[in-house]
Amino acid sequence: MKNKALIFGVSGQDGSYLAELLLEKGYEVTGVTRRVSVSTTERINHILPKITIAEGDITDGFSVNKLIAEYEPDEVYNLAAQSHVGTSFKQPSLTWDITAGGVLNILEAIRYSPRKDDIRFYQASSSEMFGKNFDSMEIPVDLVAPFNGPATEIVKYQDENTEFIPQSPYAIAKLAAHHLVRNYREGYGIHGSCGILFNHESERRGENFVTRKITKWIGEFVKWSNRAQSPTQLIEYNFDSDNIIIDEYKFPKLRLGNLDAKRDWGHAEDYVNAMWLMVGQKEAGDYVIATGETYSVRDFLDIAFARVGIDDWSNLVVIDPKFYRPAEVDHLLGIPIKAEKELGWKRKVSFKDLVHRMVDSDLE
Ligand code: F7E
Repeated sequence: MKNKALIFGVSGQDGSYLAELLLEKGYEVTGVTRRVSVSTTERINHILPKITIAEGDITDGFSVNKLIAEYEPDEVYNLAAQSHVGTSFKQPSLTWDITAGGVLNILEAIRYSPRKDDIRFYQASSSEMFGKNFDSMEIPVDLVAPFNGPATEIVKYQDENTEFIPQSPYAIAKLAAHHLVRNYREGYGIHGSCGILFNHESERRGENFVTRKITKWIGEFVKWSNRAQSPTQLIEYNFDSDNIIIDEYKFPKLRLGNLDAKRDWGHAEDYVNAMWLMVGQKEAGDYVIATGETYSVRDFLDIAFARVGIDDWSNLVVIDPKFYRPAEVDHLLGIPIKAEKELGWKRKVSFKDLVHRMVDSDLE
């Protein structure tokens, strides 16, 4: 008999990649989506009708109970959340209800299910839970050391033992959910694992996260400048404070917030594989999933613009205070040694390849 998986949040970036992976592994997949008036299945249309779509919402405990009773899943994945950190400052209560309260509803549904001991649960925890905290270690800089350079450097990182000091309503809700899973694991013996996932992006990333916002803008800008310029003659750009100008044509500059924030960015396709590996472990547990490298938003811009032949993007980007957050997470660098050792997980897509894939897709 086929293994059955129930995915909350199937229409999101991660949900769509996970559904593809589970289909490949021979699962019977049911994905839960909320009823909204516009279509949200863009990312999963290509795998319909191979997966079943069920209507439900994690904030509605009755609907969660019913879904778990009706579909009798062996594995439940919760990828549903209000996941935008910036939005969580504007809608903290909604963020709390979905991102923390929704997880409680799933855990309670599993706890009271007659199939409780046959269900394995995955919760999408987040590196945002570390917030402003990090640990540090001293590592050799260069074994063939330059004569006067320092022999060691201090690396700031996070792993499973780093204390959480969350910096946003989103991160605090995720941390509550993280502790709920631990509590239900220890208190009721639920097989619940949390993947502490660092930033993971892709061609399917939502357009208001910084990576996709950048690559989408580049795609539109390249299309615009090809149209505005005569193909035979390379026309110089002019600029005003908000626009890029060619003759009578104007294109709005890319408006961003803090370019110095550093993130550990991987590809979502690699990360959903870690979710599945975690659920397959005999013992449930928590795992950091990351690349072990950190780059700033500025580094992302450098690589993304270089991909389309632009080395100096300073005139194309405007810093807009609107995109700054009341409290920022400055530095994330995850050490995924536990996942590599216990799950045999390893990321495949490098940072540069990730950026190139996203730019190329938006150019198309
Ligand atoms: O911001 C800075 C911003 O919104 C990244 C979510 O998936 O990963 C994600 O959270 C950085 C921040 O992602 C803009 O201030 C500058 O420092 O792409 P983001 P995030 O906040 O790191 C974690 C792991 C999750 O769990 C979350 O669900 O970029 N930044 N300028 C900007 N960010 C945005 N969104 N827009 C800007 O214009």
